[in-house]
Amino acid sequence: MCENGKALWWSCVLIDEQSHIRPKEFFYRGHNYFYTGHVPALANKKFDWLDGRNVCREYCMDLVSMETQEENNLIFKLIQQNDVPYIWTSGRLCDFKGCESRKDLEPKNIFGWFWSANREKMSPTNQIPNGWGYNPWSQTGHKKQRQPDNAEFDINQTAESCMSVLNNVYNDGIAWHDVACYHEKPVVCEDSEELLNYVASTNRGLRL
Ligand SMILES: [Ca+2]
Repeated sequence: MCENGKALWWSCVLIDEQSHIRPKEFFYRGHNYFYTGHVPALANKKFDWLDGRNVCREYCMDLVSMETQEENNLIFKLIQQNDVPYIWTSGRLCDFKGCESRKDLEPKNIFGWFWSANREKMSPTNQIPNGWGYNPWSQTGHKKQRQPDNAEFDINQTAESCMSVLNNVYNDGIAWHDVACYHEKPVVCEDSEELLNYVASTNRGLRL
């Protein structure tokens, strides 16, 4: 499945000394989560998409992935209750090297999206996902078209390859948008089983 070619393990090794300060804001179905705006050392910082991912990885986490409506509702509630303007998620468009041969990802704007945290494919963007009561992608945006719309590409040829949750930026409530990855935003991190298992297997008895 899609990979972005970045090293997976560099940061989690740091956890040996830092495990006692792994931020844990809430717990849901076996995973811890936190919003960077609620961690003093990160509260006033914003990150581009990849830097955001790497911040999460320092805590054996990754950017949040909302595979179910229940989990999505939880993240929408966090955004609403704390007046968060926007966050990065692990949602990513498979538009990099290795994706071009995947006929099952065409057309990209509908079938090309996946959760980079676990490399799980997203539902087609133009449909209500299985088991959901609504389509989380916004019905509008910069071009007044449903998302994903790759709008910035028309302005400066930068693809909107990363998925953000925006809080009413287009008078559209809290909803998913494709956004160019260089923009800086706070993030929500979620436990990465891959990283936690790796660190646990190399540090017996360590409490994560
Ligand atoms: Ca967009």
